[in-house]
Amino acid sequence: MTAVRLPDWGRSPVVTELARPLPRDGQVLVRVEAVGLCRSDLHVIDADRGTMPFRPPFTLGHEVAGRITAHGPAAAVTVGRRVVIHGPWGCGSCLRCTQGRDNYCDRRAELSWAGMGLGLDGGMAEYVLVPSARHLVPIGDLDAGEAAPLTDAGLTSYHAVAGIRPRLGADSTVAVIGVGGLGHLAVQMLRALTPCRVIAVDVREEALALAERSGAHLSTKATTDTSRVLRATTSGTGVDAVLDFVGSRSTLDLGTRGLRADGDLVLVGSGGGELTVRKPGSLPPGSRISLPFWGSRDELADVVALSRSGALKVEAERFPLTAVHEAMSALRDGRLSGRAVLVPG
Ligand code: FEH
Ligand code: ZN
Ligand code: ZN
Repeated sequence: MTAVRLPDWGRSPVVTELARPLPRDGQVLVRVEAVGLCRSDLHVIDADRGTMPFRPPFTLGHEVAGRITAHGPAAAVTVGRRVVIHGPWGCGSCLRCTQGRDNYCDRRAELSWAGMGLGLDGGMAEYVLVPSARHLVPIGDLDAGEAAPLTDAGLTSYHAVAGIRPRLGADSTVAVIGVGGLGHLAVQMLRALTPCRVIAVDVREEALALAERSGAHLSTKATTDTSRVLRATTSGTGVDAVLDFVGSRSTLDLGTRGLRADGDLVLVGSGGGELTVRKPGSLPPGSRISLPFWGSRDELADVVALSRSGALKVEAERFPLTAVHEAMSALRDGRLSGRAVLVPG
């Protein structure tokens, strides 16, 4: 089978041929119909040796939709069923993993992986071997190119929104900073799940247009003055929550300066920016800071249900699996609108 593998640290991914895996015990073999490309894939590819606990070579791809084609004798699944895969595979035995919250596995510090395609063989391939049926969520007739991004871009956005949702009343305002693969889905989820007003912030005109298509009440181009815009549109109080899908020094500064007292600063993006937390300091009193990571298997089922209800429109740009380097260049250069999705031949 064709697969995109990271051969070693400091090396570019290679498109190569591997033997198709054979499922044993409780394992499930999924024929990949679509696999999303994530900025974290680039972070893994660019990582220096020793900075991540992973041991290359392994197949990339942690955002996967496909069809069950075979399974081991202990897997209670139906061949032919179309599924998405919950990607943050943990130890499988701690309390968090048994609850489907592998994204917060209690033993992750002991593991040499962070999930499918993140130290373990993933789904940037024609087939992917899934350790357990507990990682699978049925998708019915959802288009695979739309379903795959739900497992990471969608799930991460949903989990981030879920953490602040109880505080988002009709009089609240949320700033979504960074409207790409994750941000455009977060805008849609905020509109579908809360009565809040949504302000989208990005540096790119096409991203602001995507934000408006996704339902943002206001979209504003990021400048050094944007915190004034956030305050001007909230009668001076600042926004009740910031969802930062970039995580750079400048976006964290913007979030800090535009946040209302007793507000939520949610750092999702891995842009490497730093935030100083001090009293007294730049953050307003009562600020809550959170760093949500991916989401749970049950939350993925919620996201799939939301998508099947028609509440989510995933903007996906499709590439053949073998055109992975073209897709990665487009992601690196900021030329994508929405999520890049690779489709095996
Ligand atoms: C995966 C691995 C490490 C950091 C971040 C991620 C995200 O892409 C998962 O949503
Ligand atoms: Zn990811
Ligand atoms: Zn665990």
